[in-house]
Amino acid sequence: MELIQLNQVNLTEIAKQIPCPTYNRKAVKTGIVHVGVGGFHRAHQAYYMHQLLGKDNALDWGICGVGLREGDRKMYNILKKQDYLYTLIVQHPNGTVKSEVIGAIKDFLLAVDTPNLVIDRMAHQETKIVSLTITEGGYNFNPSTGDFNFENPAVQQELKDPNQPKTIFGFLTAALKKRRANGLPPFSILSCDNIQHNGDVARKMVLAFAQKQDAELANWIAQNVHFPNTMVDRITPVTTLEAITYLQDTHHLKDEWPVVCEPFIQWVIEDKISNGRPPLEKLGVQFVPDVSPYEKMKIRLLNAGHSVLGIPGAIHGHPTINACMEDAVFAQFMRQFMDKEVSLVLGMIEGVDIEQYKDSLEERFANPNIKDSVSRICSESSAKLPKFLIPTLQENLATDGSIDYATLILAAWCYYSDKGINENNEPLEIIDALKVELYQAAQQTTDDKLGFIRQPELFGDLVENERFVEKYVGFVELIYRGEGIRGLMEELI
Ligand code: CS2
Repeated sequence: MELIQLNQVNLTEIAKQIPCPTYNRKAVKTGIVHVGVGGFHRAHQAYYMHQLLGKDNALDWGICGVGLREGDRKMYNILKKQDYLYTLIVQHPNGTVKSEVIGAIKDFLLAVDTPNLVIDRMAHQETKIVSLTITEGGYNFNPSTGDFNFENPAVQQELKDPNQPKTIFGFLTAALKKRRANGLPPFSILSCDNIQHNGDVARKMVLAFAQKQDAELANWIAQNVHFPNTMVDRITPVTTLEAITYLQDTHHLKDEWPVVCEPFIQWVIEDKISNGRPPLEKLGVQFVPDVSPYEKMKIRLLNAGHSVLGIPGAIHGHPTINACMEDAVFAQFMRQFMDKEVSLVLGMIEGVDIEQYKDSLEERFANPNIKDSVSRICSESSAKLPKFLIPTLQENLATDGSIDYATLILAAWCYYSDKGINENNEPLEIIDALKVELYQAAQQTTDDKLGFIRQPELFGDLVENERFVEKYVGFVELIYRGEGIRGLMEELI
C-alpha cells in the first residue's frame, strides 16, 4: 500500500487510522510563540495545547514555533512540508502504543532567515506568552557567578546593533520594545527548561541584557513582564529511524520527524502569568504559588537519577536507560543514591510523597519501549551535573551526609571525558559544548588526580574539601586501574 504523506489535506484519510486534530486549525490564533521546537516541546507543551484546542475549542492558544539557530533548519523544513503536523507516539511500559497527530503548531519561523518576522510575531497583539525550551546553556549565564555573560560574541553584536538580534535576549527585548511603543501589554515569558527557578533565571538574564541596551526598557520589563517559574516533565528520547518506520509499517503514514515519549506528563506553573493564559488547569496542569519544591524534587531525583545511570551506563556499555535498569546493580545503585543522598537533602515536601515519587521514577526509567539512549542523557553533562548533582553533594558535605554515590559518578565522568571509549573499546558519542575543555582537564588525571575537579566553573570549590578529595581520588585510582565501573558500583550497594 502506498504511504500517505502527513499534511493538512490528507488528515481526513489519516484520521481513519490515527486520532487527528478535531478542531478547525485555520481558525486557531497564535497566542503562544515558542522558541526551541525540539522533541520535548512537541511531546509536552504542544501536546497540552493540542488537547486544549480539541477539548474546549479554546482557539486562542495555537503556537508559532521559532528556531534561533541554523541547526533548527531541518525541523523547520520538515514541519513546514507537513503543515506543522507531526505524530506523537506514546509508548507504554506494557507494549501498548498510542499514536496521535498533533496540530497545535500553526506556523514556524526561522530567525536566521526572517528575524523581523520573529519580532513582529512576538510583538503581535494575539501573542500572550513567549515560552522557551532553549536548554540550560541558552540562558547565557556564567556558571560560577550566575551572572549574564556579556563576553558572548553574539550578545556583543546585538548590543551594538539592536535591530539585528541574534540570541533570545535580542529578540525578546526588540519585541517588548515594539509592544511598548504600540501601547500593547507585554507577553509573559514562560521558561520550560530544567533549571531550578527557571523563571527567575530568565528574568535576571533578560533584565541584565536590557539594562545594557536601554535602561528605560529594562525598567518597564522589570515592572510589567511576568516570568513564572515552572516544572516540566515528560521523558522524550531522541527520535530514531525505528519510530519513522513504525508509522510507515503500521499506519502507512509518512512522517519524517515524529516524537516518541512516555505516557507520564506533568507541568507545574507558578500562578502569576499576566495578560491571559490558557485554561490548562482543565488538563491537570498545576498552578501553584511556589514551584520550588516541585522543581527541586524533579531536578535532584529524576534528572540527577538519569545521569547517575547514564554516565556509568555509557562506560559499561549499556546503550539505554532501560538497559541500565535491567541490570540490578545499576538499578539498586540509583535507588540508593536517591535514598541515601537525595532524600535527606530534599526533606519533606507538602502534598508530595517522595517515596512514591522515587518508586514511580524507577518504573518510568525501566519502561522498555522508550529506549532513551545514554548518549542523550550524558549530552551536555557540563550544563547538567552542576545543577542536578553537585548541589546535592555539596549539601551532604556540609551536613556530613553520604557522598559516595555522587562522588563515584564524578570520578566516572572524568574517566568518560578522558577515554572516549567504553569498557568494550567502543567509541563513546560525547556531545557537550565543553567537550574539549573536559577532555583536557580529564587528561591531566595521570599527573594530577584532581586535575578534572580543578574546573571551578563546574565544581566550585569542591577541590578544597578534604573529605571529598579523599573519596574522589580513591575512586579515580580504582577506575583508572581498570576495576570496571560496575564492580565499583556493586561494592557500594
Ligand atoms: C534528562 C531530561 O537529559 C536529561 O537531563 O534527565 O531530558 C529528562 O528526560 C526530562 O527532563 C524529563 O522531563
